[in-house]
Amino acid sequence: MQVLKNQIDSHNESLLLQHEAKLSFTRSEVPGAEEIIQKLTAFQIAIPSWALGTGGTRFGRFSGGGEPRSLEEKIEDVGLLHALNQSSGAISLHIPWDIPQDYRATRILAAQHGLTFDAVNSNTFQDQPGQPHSYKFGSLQHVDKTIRQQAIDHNIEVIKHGIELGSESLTVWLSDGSCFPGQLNFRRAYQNTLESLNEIYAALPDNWKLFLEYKAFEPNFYSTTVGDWGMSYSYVQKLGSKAYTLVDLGHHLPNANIEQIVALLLMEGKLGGFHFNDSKYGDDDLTAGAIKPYQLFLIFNELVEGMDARVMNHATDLGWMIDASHNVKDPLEDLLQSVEAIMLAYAQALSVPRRALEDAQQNNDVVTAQEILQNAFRTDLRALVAEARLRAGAALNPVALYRSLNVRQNLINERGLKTVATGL
Ligand code: LRH
Ligand code: MN
Ligand code: MN
Repeated sequence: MQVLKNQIDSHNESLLLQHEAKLSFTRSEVPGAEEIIQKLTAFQIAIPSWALGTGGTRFGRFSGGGEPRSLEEKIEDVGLLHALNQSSGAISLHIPWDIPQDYRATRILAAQHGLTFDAVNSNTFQDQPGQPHSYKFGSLQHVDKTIRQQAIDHNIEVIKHGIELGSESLTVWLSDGSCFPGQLNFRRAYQNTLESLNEIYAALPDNWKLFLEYKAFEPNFYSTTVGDWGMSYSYVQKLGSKAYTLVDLGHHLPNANIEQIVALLLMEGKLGGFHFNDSKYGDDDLTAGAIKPYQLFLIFNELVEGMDARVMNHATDLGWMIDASHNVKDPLEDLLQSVEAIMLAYAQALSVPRRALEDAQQNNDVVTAQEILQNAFRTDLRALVAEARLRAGAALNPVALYRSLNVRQNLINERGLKTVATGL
């Protein structure tokens, strides 16, 4: 299944008049609209390979059919997304869920779809068939050095795959922790983890980054060894200049002020990037912006504020990735929605009148500060996001085009109704 240029063109033609009317109204309302459009056009978000199949819960998995059965088909799916929005130009792989058989062919296939390889993810939170030692009681933290070594070796292996594909970062998420008080000596677990991470860090090529993701809970429910941004920060500080903290939006305790965490990590030069998703209760992995769009905007507001001075270069500065997984939606439609929500939050943040906000802050004018942010959030900037897509050769309304082209049915015809993507 391919989305052809002429299909995009005729879709766009049918919506053009309506789009232009909205765009000219938005331009009249938003100073600097042109600059926003240009920044949006350059903005790319990586798609996780594990989000392309219907995610399950521990109670069941309801496949939608036509899911990718191989790494090649996952790349093709991301290629479809990218053709529709021109903002999904990278794929993030999870090893061993994705094992490239032929690096050259895999790279060529990705390039044909205009895709690069974003961070590679290691997996020491599951035991794999044939694996000599179990991670039941942790991996990099484990009391037994043999088991720690197995997990270290796996991470080094993942780096090797990444090098072959042209990735430049490794994301480490550990499920290590404990379920009951007394189970773990916290300080020893920390020291073991640090020692293990140091060995992985030593295997990183010079131009690579290591992202250390934190998570407060699940699957361990009493303690997590990299449990919050403070713990991650403490590790990455010690590891060195190539190590950064990664913020997954769903990994905090309820009501955490994520935008403040983002601002401080950025200020410290230790913000590595994001796993975008949304949540109401825990690590729900819902569509970005589906539950708390204002929070997403406030996060981007901090990013624009903190990065603008160094010219926000999305290609090299931070890792922008989605981490979501769905049981009730077509995963491709869901990912299109996530990308759209992220773009919109970015556009809104770019539209904030910085000087006026700063003045209000300096004058302790709380009401004006709030008005400024809420005005930016409540102004409809969807036409700017659509215009950025139009200029990049993408669809004005990606979900509508996806549906009118019957993409899912075509994928089912090609791949079958009962397909199982490797992953969660
Ligand atoms: C853990 C996590 C981490 C994993 C992914 C599958 O909850 O966010 O990023 O690699 O989910
Ligand atoms: Mn994540
Ligand atoms: Mn998660």
